[in-house]
Amino acid sequence: MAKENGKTNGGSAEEYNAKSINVLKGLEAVRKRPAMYIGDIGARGLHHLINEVVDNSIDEALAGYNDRVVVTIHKDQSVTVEDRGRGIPVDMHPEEKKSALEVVMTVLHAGGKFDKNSYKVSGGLHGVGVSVVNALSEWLIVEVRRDGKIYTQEYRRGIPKYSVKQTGTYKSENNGTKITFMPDKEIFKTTKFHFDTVAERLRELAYLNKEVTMTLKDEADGQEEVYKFKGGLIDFVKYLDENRSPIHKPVYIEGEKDNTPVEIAFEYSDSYSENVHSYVNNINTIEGGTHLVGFRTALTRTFNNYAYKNGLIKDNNKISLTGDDFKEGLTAVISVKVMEPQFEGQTKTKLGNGEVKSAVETLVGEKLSEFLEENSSIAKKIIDKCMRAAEAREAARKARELVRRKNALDTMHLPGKLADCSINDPEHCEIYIVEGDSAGGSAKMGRDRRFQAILPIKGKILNVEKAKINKILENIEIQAMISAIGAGIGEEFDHEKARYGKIILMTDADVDGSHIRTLLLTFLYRHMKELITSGKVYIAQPPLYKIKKGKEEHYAFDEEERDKILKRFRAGKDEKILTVEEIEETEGGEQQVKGIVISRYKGLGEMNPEQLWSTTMNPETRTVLQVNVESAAAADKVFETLMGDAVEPRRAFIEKHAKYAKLDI
Ligand code: 0RA
Repeated sequence: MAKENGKTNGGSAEEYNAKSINVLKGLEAVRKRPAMYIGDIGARGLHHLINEVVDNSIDEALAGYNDRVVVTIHKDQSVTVEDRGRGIPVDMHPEEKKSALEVVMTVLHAGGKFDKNSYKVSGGLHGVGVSVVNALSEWLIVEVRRDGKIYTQEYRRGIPKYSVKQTGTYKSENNGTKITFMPDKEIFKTTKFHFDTVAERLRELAYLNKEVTMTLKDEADGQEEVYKFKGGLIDFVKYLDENRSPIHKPVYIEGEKDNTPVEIAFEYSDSYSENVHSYVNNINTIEGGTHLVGFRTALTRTFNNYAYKNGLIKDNNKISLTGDDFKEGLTAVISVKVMEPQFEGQTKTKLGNGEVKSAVETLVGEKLSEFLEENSSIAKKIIDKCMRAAEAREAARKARELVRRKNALDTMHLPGKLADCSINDPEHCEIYIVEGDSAGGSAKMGRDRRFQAILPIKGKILNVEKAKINKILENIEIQAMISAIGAGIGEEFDHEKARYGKIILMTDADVDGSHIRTLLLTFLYRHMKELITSGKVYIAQPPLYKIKKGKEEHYAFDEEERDKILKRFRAGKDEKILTVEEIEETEGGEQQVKGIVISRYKGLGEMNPEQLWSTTMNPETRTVLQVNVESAAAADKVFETLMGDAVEPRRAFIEKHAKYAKLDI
């Protein structure tokens, strides 16, 4: 069994060699182009390693064999993922002539081949296989408990150190797999794991798989959290609406249609925004797809039928409820399991399987009608809410028309404040949305006018989280952004029509600046979402320090750069140079070292056009951070926390995140 390997069993030596060479080639391909398999080699890609192993453990849960996953971040930043699944098979693989365990761990995409009838993932960054984690780990140890025996194999950069061997026995029923890996410092730019980032995915998985208990431990600081949600999606929806005021208890729909298990929870709150999150095989389908379309269609039709039948909408009433009216204040999570999912769209996060639409639509139609019959007061509350949304929508249509007549939504007439670029090709053009007229002025003078456009925005724009759509459309600053970007808004928004390939937000590095940035991001997220999900939104990174000696001024983005400048001035060797936070706490907001003044760089307005160009706008030398939506549910939570009514969670959030430039929302 597991002691067997290709050399002593069956296949010829050549065959064994050919297979081994293929394995090495596969591992090499992963190490050569890691980003192709895990997205990138930064913090995101690093965390994907954990997700990949955990996803495999969750697949075991989906198959009905696992109820527990424990993730441990060790002090040395190696990670253990342990589950109570069936354990990776260890018997001889008939084709590869070695233990199936070795095949799963060393051959690309081998994992799924063993298990045909399962709800597994294809495509995207998920489901690339544990062999990818192995290839990108300096070392990895796998321990399998199966049939009363413990089997072990160790690897270096994906290559086995020895054949799978039996290292013990166990008595209890605790089958399972334990994988410990050390991400390779030769591959990753950072190898530091963040508790919160790992926690976010584990929490999401715990909501989506209510039978599984997820535990996360960080041995570096002793932190430990356990996620177990008996209520599943009902708890998820409540969590998402934690800072909103729901108008009824969540509606829960669960069932299976045409081999497609469907689970949905939704509720309406008194807010205006919509928060719908959909999943296929535990993967967040950020771009939606057929499951979502099926849900929306059934929701609209079932409520309309109910409303007509019960005289809540009269036939002669001018107002009829459309799909859009059911969006306002809706918080929902839709989770389906699909045998062979087809993912489409820009980021391969849109479900394409046509049969899933009708499965979801039929099931929701049936179950929701039943629910409404039994819960007439909830039905009435929701329909009331949607009728008010319909009235507001009508008002918004009128407002839009008015605005359109004034040309603001019309791309033929660009806003007066916009300094456009001369090139017409969106792919090569970028727009800086700049806080304040004075910084806007510097940016206009400093830019490369061929491909950089500047739109100054005055002060704080409207908080779209708290305003009705007609008010949003009446806002001058928002109108200017809509027409400059030129791709419409809301339902009509089409990111492919955007006049720029990059939308760069440039605000001051102070509290106001970060507030304005959040307002802008919230607006883009709620009303031009695809701009963000397609990766077109960036944040400019002005320097952190200003270093002044006489008339000479220098800017530095981090402490390393600051120290280089000080070294050139032959200063700072013997003194302790303050951090940005410490400088801010000093009386004058600066530190003097041998006649050199080091200060926290504050406003964009402090720099002249040349300085602004060279530090923040020149594509050759600047850093811009791309805004990513890793998990739409987490992003919603961030915006709602920052922009919603509840004060206490906002304060707590800001305190917790103030120190990070966290842009993976
Ligand atoms: C291949 C086949 C089977 C399970 C697994 C792989 C598996 C992989 C991982 C990774 C972490 N935990 C895991 N647990 C299982 C099917 C097993 C069977 O048919 O018995």
